[in-house]
Amino acid sequence: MIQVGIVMGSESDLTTMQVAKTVLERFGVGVEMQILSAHRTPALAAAYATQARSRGLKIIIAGAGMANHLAGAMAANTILPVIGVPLAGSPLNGFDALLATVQMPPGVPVACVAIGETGAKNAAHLALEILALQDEGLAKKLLDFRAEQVVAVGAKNRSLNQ
Ligand code: RP5
Repeated sequence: MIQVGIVMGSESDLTTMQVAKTVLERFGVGVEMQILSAHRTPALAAAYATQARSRGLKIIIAGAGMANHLAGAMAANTILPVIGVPLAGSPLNGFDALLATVQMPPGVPVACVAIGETGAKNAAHLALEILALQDEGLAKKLLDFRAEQVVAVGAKNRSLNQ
């Protein structure tokens, strides 16, 4: 069952957005990926968002660079939660995409995460947390993951002082 749609503005975004897919699949969540541009293929992007909920998707993750209207274009056409990942690569290093993603007008929200790969990773984790609201098995996996982080950081901390 595919629950999360990952969309990106260009094939040049694929390596970064693949990180989100990898995290979601590690937790056993079904994912699909699409290249859809808010500016180059606006009708296709709008149609994807419009149909996402009736197709059974629960969350859309949208990553794009430069003016990054993609997450906003998704949110404009669906009431599914949309998580926007601003991508770097432009002369402004993603600051342009960050502002375009985070500054949505009231009533059409986008949850904006960090620029680049960290953002892609956290977009996946945020999606998992939303899905875990109604999935105890997934909630347990997330709690285990957090516990593993505690153990890993503790081990590194101890090795610092040995
Ligand atoms: C955005 O413009 C894309 O999301 C990409 O990050 C950026 C550059 O696209 P390409 O020229 O590499 O296709 O729309």
